[in-house]
Amino acid sequence: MLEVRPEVATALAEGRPVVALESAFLTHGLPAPHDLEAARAMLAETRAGGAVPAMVAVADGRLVVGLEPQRVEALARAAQVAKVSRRDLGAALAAGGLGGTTVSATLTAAGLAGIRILATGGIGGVHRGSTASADVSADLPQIARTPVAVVCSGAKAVLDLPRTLEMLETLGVPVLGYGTDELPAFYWRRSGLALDHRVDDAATAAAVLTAHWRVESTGIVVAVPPPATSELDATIVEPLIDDARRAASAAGVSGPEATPFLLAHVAKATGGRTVETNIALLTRNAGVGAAIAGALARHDAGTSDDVAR
Ligand code: PSU
Ligand code: MN
Repeated sequence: MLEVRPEVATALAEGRPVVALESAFLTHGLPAPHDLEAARAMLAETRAGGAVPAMVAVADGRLVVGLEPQRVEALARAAQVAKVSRRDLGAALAAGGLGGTTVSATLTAAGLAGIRILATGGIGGVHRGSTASADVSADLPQIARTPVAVVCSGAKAVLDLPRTLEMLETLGVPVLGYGTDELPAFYWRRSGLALDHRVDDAATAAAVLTAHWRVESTGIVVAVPPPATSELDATIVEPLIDDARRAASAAGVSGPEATPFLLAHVAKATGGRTVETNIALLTRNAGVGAAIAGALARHDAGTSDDVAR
């Protein structure tokens, strides 16, 4: 049921850099036409960074790794697309049809295919009000059990970032600040939450990843701040997130619909500014993912001697 497309399979077999890309941002995160714009930008930025992009989705009973551009378009245009998290994979594959894979389901595919880098915008995490709702994204435990580095701008700002960071610690998932000492807050660069580990370039990140995977098997979060030119003002967006949460509870929205609802609400309330920021950071993260994948591939080639020793 796993279909690794030829370009990706060849790159992996030759030890060349590959970056897995999720597709739920396209099917459930961003409004058209920005969904396709973002997907194309991510594909192009991954290639510009010297890696082969491997966008993942469910299509016609297969977990496809490495969607070609026409299939990315078809996914964006399709009227009926499921949001496929890890737990939904079996049902989506058995049903046929199309599904956009979240970070958790994309990690499953990356793990099966042997891809070690995944790029996304923001991971799912612990929702605000989670003590009542128990809503914690399946992304977190799946990162913990899959040896893949997730390059992202932290967790989405609509979430409870301090609790998300605590949960990652509990799960044994390292969080590396990429050029930062703080967890980024998705739409803005600083959350005020200190990180224990910082790397300033792709080669250093690759060295940490390699060392981690010699002795550990969890995934790793590489936290990249959104571009300074695109960051939004927390004092303006935070109250809008509160509004969005109130609207969600008034409308009875919960579960898998919660994240798409909250993102759509803040997008509307900011006249699309959050969408622009989301596209900018998705694109940057694809580029950083490509750079780290390249450094990892060089690291593998260069260290084959000491592995033999
Ligand atoms: N990043 C974005 N936009 C998104 C998402 C990530 O910039 O819409 C998606 C990812 O697919 C992530 C999912 O896995 O939101 C989390 O959803 P939930 O909170 O329901 O687990
Ligand atoms: Mn959830």
